[in-house]
Amino acid sequence: MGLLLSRLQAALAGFYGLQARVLLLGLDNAGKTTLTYRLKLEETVSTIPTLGFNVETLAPVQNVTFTLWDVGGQDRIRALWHHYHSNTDGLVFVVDSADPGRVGEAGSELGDLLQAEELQGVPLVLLANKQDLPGARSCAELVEELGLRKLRGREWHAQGCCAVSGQGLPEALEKLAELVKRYRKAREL
Ligand SMILES: Nc1nc2c(ncn2[C@@H]2O[C@H](COP(=O)(O)OP(=O)(O)OP(=O)(O)O)[C@@H](O)[C@H]2O)c(=O)[nH]1
Ligand SMILES: [Mg+2]
Repeated sequence: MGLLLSRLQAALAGFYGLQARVLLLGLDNAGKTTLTYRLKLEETVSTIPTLGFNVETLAPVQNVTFTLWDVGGQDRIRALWHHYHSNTDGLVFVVDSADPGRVGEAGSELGDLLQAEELQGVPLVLLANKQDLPGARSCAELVEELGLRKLRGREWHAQGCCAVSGQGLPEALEKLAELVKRYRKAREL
């Protein structure tokens, strides 16, 4: 029955396109909500810290319709992240590249996510946000610091970006679409 359902889902995806649930996480102030509305509205909105979550569906990219779950990143809200894990097709982890003092904390949260059972195998896109700010760590530096090259058992991609201007975001979404398609295909086999 499960196999039949997943084949049916695959056939429908071929016809209507793929619906993908994407979890957008990262420490507070990383820029997740700014990024969400830059992608949704092509505008820079002024944000306040997210206490719950925002859900937005984007226009299709490579025939993949992403629904973004932007969950608040404050310390006490992070304890609730696990409620959002199930049925995730892609994980986007946003880092404030201009806040080197918190890269360790970001790495530890990312490490916990990568260990989570329901997120095993889910592709990861790391967004090195706030590249417009002076002294921002480059994407390559963050990849090193976060130890992404040691990752096994999932595909990943890292991209520098600026959520305020949108620079780097189209490329990140294109890559995410590719990774999610491969992940879903592998799960159907
Ligand atoms: N310079 C610059 N500022 C940014 C960028 N992205 C976000 N910001 C600013 O960073 C601050 C926090 O952005 P939010 O989008 O609210 O951060 P968040 O990750 O949603 O934070 P929580 O909801 O608390 O988890 C805001 O003042 C944004 O304007 C960026 O790329 N460059
Ligand atoms: Mg927010």
